[in-house]
Amino acid sequence: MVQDQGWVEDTIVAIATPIGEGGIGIVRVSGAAAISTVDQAFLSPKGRSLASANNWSLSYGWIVSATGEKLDEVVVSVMRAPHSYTREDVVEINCHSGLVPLQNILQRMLELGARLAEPGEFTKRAFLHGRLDLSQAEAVIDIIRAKTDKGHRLAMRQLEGDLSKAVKVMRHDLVGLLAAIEAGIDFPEEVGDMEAEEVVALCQDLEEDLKALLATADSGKIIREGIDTAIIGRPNVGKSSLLNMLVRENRAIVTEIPGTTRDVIEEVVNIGGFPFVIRDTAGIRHTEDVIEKIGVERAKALMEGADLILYVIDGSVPLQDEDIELLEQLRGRRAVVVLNKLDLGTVVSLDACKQLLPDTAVVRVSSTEKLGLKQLEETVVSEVTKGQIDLSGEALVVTRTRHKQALMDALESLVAAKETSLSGLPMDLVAIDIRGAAESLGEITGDTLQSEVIDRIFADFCIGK
Ligand SMILES: Nc1nc2c(ncn2[C@@H]2O[C@H](COP(=O)(O)OP(=O)(O)OP(=O)(O)O)[C@@H](O)[C@H]2O)c(=O)[nH]1
Ligand SMILES: [Mg+2]
Repeated sequence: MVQDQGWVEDTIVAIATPIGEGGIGIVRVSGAAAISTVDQAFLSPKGRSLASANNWSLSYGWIVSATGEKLDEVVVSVMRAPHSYTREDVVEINCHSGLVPLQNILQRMLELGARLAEPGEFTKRAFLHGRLDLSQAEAVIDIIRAKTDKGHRLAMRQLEGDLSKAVKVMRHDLVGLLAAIEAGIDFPEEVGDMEAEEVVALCQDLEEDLKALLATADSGKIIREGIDTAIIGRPNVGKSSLLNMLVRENRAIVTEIPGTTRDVIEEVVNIGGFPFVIRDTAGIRHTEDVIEKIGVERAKALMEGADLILYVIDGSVPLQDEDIELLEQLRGRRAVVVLNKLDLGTVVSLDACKQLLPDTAVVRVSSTEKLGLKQLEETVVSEVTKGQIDLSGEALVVTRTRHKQALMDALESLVAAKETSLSGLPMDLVAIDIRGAAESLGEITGDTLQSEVIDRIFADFCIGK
């Protein structure tokens, strides 16, 4: 653990609540001089100082300017090290939430020598002081950004250290193995070389644990980042109407003119607890219109990259050649065929679609009459959860690409270690791979990470967190 670095000494300040009109705004100060800094601007009706305030207590008063002018009426909390979020002295100034009081108090703290905090610096200090490991710190930002209950639940589990624990157990086993191998190398007489079979057996066990964790990564990413969903189809089939039905508002322009949508329109919708990032696109057709052409190119590109495709067909008219062509491109992809305009009749049969795409679900809807919405939503959710791991929030799930990469690196090193020992090569070569696997796992918790990488992770946070 990177602990109590000498340079974590200055006192930082930031507005910790969103800027805007609201009941309460908070200016947060952390560092060795936090209490004395705020004290210089704090005026209590009875002349009490924050230095004399009990730990975890609230003090009522005002923050005043250098000339004694009251900047705002406040309630101040004092949390002394190490019993605070950052494990440093932390003072939180609760004031009225408005741009002027928040900014004035922030300015006053800067005047008194505090430094403006960088994004995520409070959480980074919690990490540097060993209160959180890196995967827990990452969970903090995931909790803030969670778009659904499921995402929130997974992030909470990560904050509680579930992933860290699993990783630490594996790392502990690897370090134990490494110690045994090294003892055999250093003291061949006393200890004796480790048997290759022993090494292989342990690698095998860990390999299985790693694979089980890795198997959750794709689902985890979906829950954290959302399912990239593209609404695709020919012009005028009702793609924009479908988006409007799914988001339950008139988000996209709908007209009877084919080629209405040109630019991609994006909305995040919570369907069955999963965040779907749904994009409405231009109808795909051959066109000479320069703007529409760009739209069609974008639609095709989105179709390529999407996690899920909602392919919309006007089910009230016969299936067109272009539909057949596009449908064929969906083979093997995660997709749902939406037969729209149900209210106008059902000319395209479900069988016709099934013949083209035997494994793809087909749903009938009317986007303008809001028919079939529930069934569409259920189909879309089952399409996403199909064959997936338990996403109820009970199982341990890997949600970050960074973690997935570290697990994959560890797996690669383990496989190499196994092969090296099987081929009878000397144990010091095996030790290199084992050490590599342990280091990769340590990256998840931040035990073995370069400081630039750590900086990059915290730069993704908001100011004040
Ligand atoms: N009766 C009926 N009309 C619909 C339905 N869905 C869409 N429409 C109509 O079909 C026309 C085209 O709808 P849009 O949603 O703009 O279609 P689009 O696929 O987005 O079209 P482009 O953006 O041009 O590619 C509009 O006049 C809609 O009112 C439906 O379920 N039933
Ligand atoms: Mg449209």
